[in-house]
Amino acid sequence: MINSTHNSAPSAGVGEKREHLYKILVIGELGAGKTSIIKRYVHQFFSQHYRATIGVDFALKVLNWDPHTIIRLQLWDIAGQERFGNMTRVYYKEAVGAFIVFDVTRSATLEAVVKWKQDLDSKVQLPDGSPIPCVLLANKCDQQKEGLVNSPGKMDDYCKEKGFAGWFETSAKENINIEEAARFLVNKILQNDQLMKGNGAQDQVDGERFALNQSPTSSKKSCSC
Ligand SMILES: Nc1nc2c(ncn2[C@@H]2O[C@H](COP(=O)(O)OP(=O)(O)O)[C@@H](O)[C@H]2O)c(=O)[nH]1
Ligand SMILES: [Mg+2]
Repeated sequence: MINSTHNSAPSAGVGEKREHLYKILVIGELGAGKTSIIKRYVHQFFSQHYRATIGVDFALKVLNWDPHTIIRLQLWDIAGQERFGNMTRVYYKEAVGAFIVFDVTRSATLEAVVKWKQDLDSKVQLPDGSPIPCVLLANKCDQQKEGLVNSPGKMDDYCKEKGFAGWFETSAKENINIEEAARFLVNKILQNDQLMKGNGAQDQVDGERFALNQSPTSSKKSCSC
């Protein structure tokens, strides 16, 4: 298991680049498309046939966020443990953001979202005790949709009520909205870092974690709620 979860290096020498490493969880029902989304986002690749991995899988996505900031996203894929409907605290530990994925063609996977959100919120919090930002992904939007996801207004209400930062329709297959959803979540994470800094909470939790020293980039809210 990887134990480095998130931190920020103050400078990489020339150009004063700041680096952030953020742990992001990708959870939701089996077959919703979690692995496909990660593969698409990190490797620009889609396949119908991923081997069901057992255990926990990691992928690293490096973003040149702005000329001064490199962001490394460590994406945690639960791979094969979905049937338990919850994960251990160790898995959630020190995550700063999450995606909960459901399959728009199977409304039962949306019904299960609440259970995943509760599991997440009960097992990980930000240093100030608030929930970590979580974005809901309505995946397989290239297919026929079933249920609530056909009413965007109701989805907005649902997200607000359940405490999601926002939701996006995505398709790993057609490469729709995955980058946008990730940018939206990263913006939320950066805003939290700023807030922590404003509260004077930086530097005590884990050293250089809150090293961001610039305004958050404006967030593109394509479907926040
Ligand atoms: N049509 C379509 N199929 C998808 C999409 N994302 C995943 N799939 C398929 O759904 C199945 C389950 O995907 P997988 O990523 O293994 O789901 P996981 O169990 O949540 O990791 C696979 O056959 C994928 O090819 C999508 O956006 N559109
Ligand atoms: Mg998987």
